[in-house]
Amino acid sequence: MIGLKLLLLNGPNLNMLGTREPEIYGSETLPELVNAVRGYAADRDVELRDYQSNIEGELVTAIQEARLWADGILMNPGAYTHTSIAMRDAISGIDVPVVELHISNVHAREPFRHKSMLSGVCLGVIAGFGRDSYFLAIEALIRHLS
Ligand code: CA2
Repeated sequence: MIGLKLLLLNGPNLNMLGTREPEIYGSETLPELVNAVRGYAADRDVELRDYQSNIEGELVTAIQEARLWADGILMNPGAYTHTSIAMRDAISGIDVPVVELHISNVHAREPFRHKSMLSGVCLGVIAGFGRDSYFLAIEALIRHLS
């Protein structure tokens, strides 16, 4: 699709990627991963802006502001997936499609990770494919928006 603009959001602790738990989250750092995803997007004529925050309200603001410019959002909300009614309300309040993504298969982990506050207001969910979850989320948005 020509000229799409997507926002990649990463939530709490994802700035720590590559520093521990490589068996779950891989050994790549977040800047390395974001660069790779940006390159994948650019090859498809998609502009990718990215934002990471450990602060729930900042993620809410980023979602609100995306309504002014973004065609779609891909988002790894980290642990806020399981708790954040504020992020759910922010997603509900915009017309921009949002894909929730997770590096790990949250359904194969602790029961508290099986519940998402966000999935019900997202276009869809991709989980368990490691770093590929990010690329698959880009692909899903391109197909949805085409
Ligand atoms: O699998 C995912 O992508 C998660 O969104 C990651 C979150 C977790 O709370 C979700 O249940 C599933 C945790 C992100 C923490 O990432 C780190 C990676 C390396 C070192 C420290 C934290």
